[in-house]
Amino acid sequence: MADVDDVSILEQSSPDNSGKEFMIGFMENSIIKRKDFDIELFITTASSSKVLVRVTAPKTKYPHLNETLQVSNGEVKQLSISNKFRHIGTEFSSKGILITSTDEVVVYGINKEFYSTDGFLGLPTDVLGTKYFAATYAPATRYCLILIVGVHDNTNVNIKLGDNNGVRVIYGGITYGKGDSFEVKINRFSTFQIHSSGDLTGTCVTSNKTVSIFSGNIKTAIGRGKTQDHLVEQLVPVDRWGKRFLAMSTPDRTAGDIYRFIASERDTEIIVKFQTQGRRTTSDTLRLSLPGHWTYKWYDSNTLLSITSSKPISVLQYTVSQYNDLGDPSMMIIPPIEQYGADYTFTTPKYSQGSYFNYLLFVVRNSEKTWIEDKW
Ligand SMILES: [Ca+2]
Repeated sequence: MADVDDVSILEQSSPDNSGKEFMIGFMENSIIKRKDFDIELFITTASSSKVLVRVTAPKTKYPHLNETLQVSNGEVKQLSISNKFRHIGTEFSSKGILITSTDEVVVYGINKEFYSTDGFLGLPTDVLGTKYFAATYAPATRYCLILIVGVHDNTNVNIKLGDNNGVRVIYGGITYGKGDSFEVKINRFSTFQIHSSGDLTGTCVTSNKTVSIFSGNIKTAIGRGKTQDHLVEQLVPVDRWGKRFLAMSTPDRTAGDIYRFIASERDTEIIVKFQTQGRRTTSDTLRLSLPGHWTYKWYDSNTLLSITSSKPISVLQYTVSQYNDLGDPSMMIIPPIEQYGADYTFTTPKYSQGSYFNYLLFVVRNSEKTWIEDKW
C-alpha cells in the first residue's frame, strides 16, 4: 500500500472503463510446440440487475462468433474465442469483435499462449478517440505490433511511424521507415495490423472518426533476462492522457521495472519523484521535445513513484524478464490520478500451465488509510 499525500483531484464523473459497447481485436502471438490456446474474454459488471451481453464478429464467417451470456454483480463470465481471430504480420482483415450489453460491463481480454500471455483492459467505444500514440518494446525478440480496429464505416486513418531507428513497415509493396506516414481506409469491424522489428513506440495514429487501437509485441524479452511474453494494451486516446501519476514496483521482484514516458505535445518536462525502500526520496527530471517522443527509466524493485508532467503524457510500466528472480514480461498503461475511480470491479486471469499468484496494488489517500485498514 502506498501512502499518498498529494492526491487532491479526483473527478468522480471522469470517463471510465465500463460501458455498453466495446470494439476489440487480438494481435499476433507466438505459438510453440503446437499447443495453441484459445484467446479469452472476461466480462463482469457492477450492475445490480442481470446484464445480457452479446459478443459477435459479423464480418468473419470462419470462425463463427455469436455468443450471448448473462452476468450479474460479483460474477465473472469467461468466454473462449478461437485464436483464428489473431492477426499475422502486416495484415488487413475483418476480425473486429463487438461486445454489446444491456447495462455497463467491464471487459478484459487475455491473449494466451504456451509461455506467452498478456492481457488488456477493454475501453468502451464512448471513450475512444481520433489520436493515439502507440507503445511497444524494443529491442524486440520478435516484431512490435499495432492493431487498428474500425468502429465506424468510411474511416480514414493516418499512421505516422515513430521517430526510432530500425522502424520498418512494409505495406502495399512499399517500405516505410522512421517518421514516414501512410493512410488506410477502414470500415466498422475492419482490422489492420502492422508489424516492425524496430520500435513502434511513439507511432501516431490519427483518424477522422473514432477507432479502437491495440499495441505491443508478439512475444519479447525485456531488460537483462531472457524470458519472453506477449505484450498488449488497448491504447488510451491522447485527449484522455494525464499529468499526474503514481506507480509502484511489481511485487516480489528484484529485477526492477522499466517505465516509458510518451509526450503528446512539444517541450514536455516530467518530474519523477521516487523512493526505494530504505533509501531517501530522489527525483529525476526528463525532457521530451516533440509529440510522440519518449524516454525510459529503469527503477529498482520496491520503489514508489510520483510522476508529474507539464503536458499530458502516457506512462507505461514494463515488467522485465526473469533475472535471478521469478516473473515474466508484461506491459501496463498506468492510469493518471485524474481518472482514479471510487469503485473497481476486476478479475484475474488463469495461467496456461496452472495458476498464478495474484496481487492487488492500490493507492489510497493518507487521510483514508485508517478506513482501508479497518475494512480489510
Ligand atoms: Ca498488458
